[in-house]
Amino acid sequence: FGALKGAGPNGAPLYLKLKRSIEEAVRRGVLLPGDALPSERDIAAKADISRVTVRKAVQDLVRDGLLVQRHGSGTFVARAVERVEQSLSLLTSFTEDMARRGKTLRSEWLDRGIYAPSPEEMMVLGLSPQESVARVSRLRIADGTPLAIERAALPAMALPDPTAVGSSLYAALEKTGSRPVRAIQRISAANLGAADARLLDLPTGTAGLHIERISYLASGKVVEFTRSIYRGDTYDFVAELRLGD
Ligand code: 16G
Repeated sequence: FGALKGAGPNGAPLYLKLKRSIEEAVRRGVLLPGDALPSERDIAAKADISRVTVRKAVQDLVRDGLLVQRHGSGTFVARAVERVEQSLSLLTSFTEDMARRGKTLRSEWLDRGIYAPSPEEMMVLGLSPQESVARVSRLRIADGTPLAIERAALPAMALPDPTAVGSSLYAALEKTGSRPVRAIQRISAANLGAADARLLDLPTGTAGLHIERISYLASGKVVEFTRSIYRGDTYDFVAELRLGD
C-alpha cells in the first residue's frame, strides 16, 4: 500500500482510501485467502498515515468479513467457507454427516464428565436430584474449519463413562443400546458471544444458529439434551414440505 495522501478521490478520509486499496488487493489476488496482512506499523509507515487510521480501516474490514483477526498471530485475509446443506428430516450424527460429505472430522473436547444435574437438565432428562448427568462438550472441526460447538447432556445411566466416548457420541450410545430413534430439534438465531466466537474463529457478534436437540429412545425416554451453536455463515438447514390434508 503506497502513500495514500493525495491518492484517490479528493476529500475521502484516509482510512477509507486504505480500506479500498486493501479490498482492491484482495480482488486482484495480490492478497490471497489465508495470507497475513503486513503489521499495522508497516502499513502505516509505507502509506505514510497514522496507526490509528490503519486500525480503523482494518477493523472495518474485519467487521465486513474480508479480514479475520487472530489474537497473538495477526490479521489475515478471510477464507471463503463452503456452505453445508443439512437435511432436517433424518436423525443422523455429526460424524455420519461429515463422512457422507467426504470431510475429515476432528473434535476438540471442551468438557466431559459426570455431574450433579442442573434444574433444567433434571426437568428435560427426567432425572431426580440423586441421579447424575453425563456432559459431553465439543468443538467440531471439519477439514480444519470449526463448524459447531455442541454441549450434550445425557442421563449418566445411558453414558456411564463420558471419557470413553471416542470420536462419535452416537456410536458410543449405539454400543450400549441407547442410540436415539427420534428427536425434536429447535433452531433459533443467536449472535456469537466472545467465548463461542473465539472457538469458532469468528468475530464476536457474528450471526450464529442456536440448535437444541432433545432425543428419545424407542421407549419414549429422553436420552440426549444437546445445545449447539453452529456458524451462521456455513449452514443451510433444509426440510421437505408436503401439502397437508
Ligand atoms: C449432531 C447433533 C447432536 C448429536 C451429534 C452426535 C445437531 C444439531 N446435533 O451434531 O445433537 O449429539 O450429532 O454426533 O444436529 P457424533 O455421533 O458425531 O458425536
